[in-house]
Amino acid sequence: MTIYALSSGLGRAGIAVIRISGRASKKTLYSLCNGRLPAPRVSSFRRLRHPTSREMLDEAMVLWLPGPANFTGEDMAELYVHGGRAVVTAVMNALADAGLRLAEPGEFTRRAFGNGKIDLTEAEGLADLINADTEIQRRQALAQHSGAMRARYETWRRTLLKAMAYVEASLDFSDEADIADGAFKEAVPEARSLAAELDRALADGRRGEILREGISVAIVGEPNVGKSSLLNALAGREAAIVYDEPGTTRDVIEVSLDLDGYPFVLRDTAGIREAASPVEQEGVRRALAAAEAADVVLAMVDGSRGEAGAVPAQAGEEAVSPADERIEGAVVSSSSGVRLLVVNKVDLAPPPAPGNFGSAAVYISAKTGLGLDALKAALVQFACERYGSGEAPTITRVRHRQEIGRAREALAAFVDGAEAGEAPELAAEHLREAADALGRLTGRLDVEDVLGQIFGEFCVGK
Ligand SMILES: Nc1nc2c(ncn2[C@@H]2O[C@H](COP(=O)(O)OP(=O)(O)OP(=O)(O)O)[C@@H](O)[C@H]2O)c(=O)[nH]1
Ligand SMILES: [Mg+2]
Repeated sequence: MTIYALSSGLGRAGIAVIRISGRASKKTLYSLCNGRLPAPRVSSFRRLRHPTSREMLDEAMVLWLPGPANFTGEDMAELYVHGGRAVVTAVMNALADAGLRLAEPGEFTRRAFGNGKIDLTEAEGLADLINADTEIQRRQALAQHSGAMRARYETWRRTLLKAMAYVEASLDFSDEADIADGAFKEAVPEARSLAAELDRALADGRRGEILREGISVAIVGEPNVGKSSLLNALAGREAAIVYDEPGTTRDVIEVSLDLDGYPFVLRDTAGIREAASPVEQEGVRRALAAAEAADVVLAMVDGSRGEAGAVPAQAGEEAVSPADERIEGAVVSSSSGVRLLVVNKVDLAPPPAPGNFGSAAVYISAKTGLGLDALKAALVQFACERYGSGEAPTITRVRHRQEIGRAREALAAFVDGAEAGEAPELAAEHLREAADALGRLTGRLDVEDVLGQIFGEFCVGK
């Protein structure tokens, strides 16, 4: 079935792009262009007419993109029409009248995948590229879309298939024990080195996933220290209520930030104290949960409150207030365990000598904006050191992590089995499981094909 869709955004615009893919693309374009089909891949100016009524619909730039050398691999056409709503509707209705069907979400990409133009990771990269809000996200998505991940996974898979070929060979030569044994033994180091490589890939601190979703930052501290004020100052708008009364914020308030291309999700939380009201208690519970789930905790104190009790201890020292103890607990049980001490309201009191509180503190005034640049710089530096610049191929989705984990386990089972003298038939099954898991990453399950090809290169015992 030939499909069409508006590929540009909804709403009024200078130009709107309507895309067509499928066997009837040529015929439809021919009829829309009144018999004047443009030369392939050359943008051409045409008057578009309704295929049956012949009414003029618009003047447009038109592209005729015969398959397979295009995005979907099928015959395609693109119409660059004027971006008014009525124009777009008239042209789309004409396409429906010509017997074409409106595409479902992602259907063009699905067809590209079905026709072998892209693999699953590249399709995911394309989705991420469209959703990318910041520079680093764009880089990471583009790397994935242009095949960085595919190349890496294919390399792993070839190593694995090589190991499988050895095991298959040992089964083929099972009546010649020497050859069978020799071939089988070759498979074990291959499997072991691949398992080690998968381990390294898994131990990436989830940087690809975190960059894709945004680095989570929670602002926590006692009531009234200025957490909501900081959120507003960084967001550049009044996202949270600021009020001179402890216990103002109850819910977790979230804003997205782009700092030097790094995506951050900043969360303001309720002030931590022994709250009397159940609503505030729930707020405190949520605050601690947000701290626990965060990649970075900004532990805020009020620098104008005098020395005692205001500033929590540095890591390794004793906590000095009950709130600090609870925040510390949340940071320790978080997966990243990263805390940055933020001393606020320095406009009311001169910042104490930095030595007093260790070097990790940042002194700011959420009110005057003093020190905010230093705080942003500290966040960017942390992001850069910990998560990189988004260009190296990494795992970007839970799906990838799960499949790599499955492959890793199957490889371990193979190595353990081989060492325990398991029968080659059973051992082969573990490798097949690992190959299936890696195949699911890219969406290619053609083990037999590749195996045949690789196996053909071997010359075992002859
Ligand atoms: N002078 C000064 N006042 C500040 C600063 N930051 C916040 N304040 C004031 O401190 C009070 C509390 O600020 P909030 O931002 O609501 O504090 P909070 O930590 O969110 O408080 P809760 O939501 O109750 O936990 C408000 O009156 C702010 O105007 C600052 O840097 N300097
Ligand atoms: Mg608040």
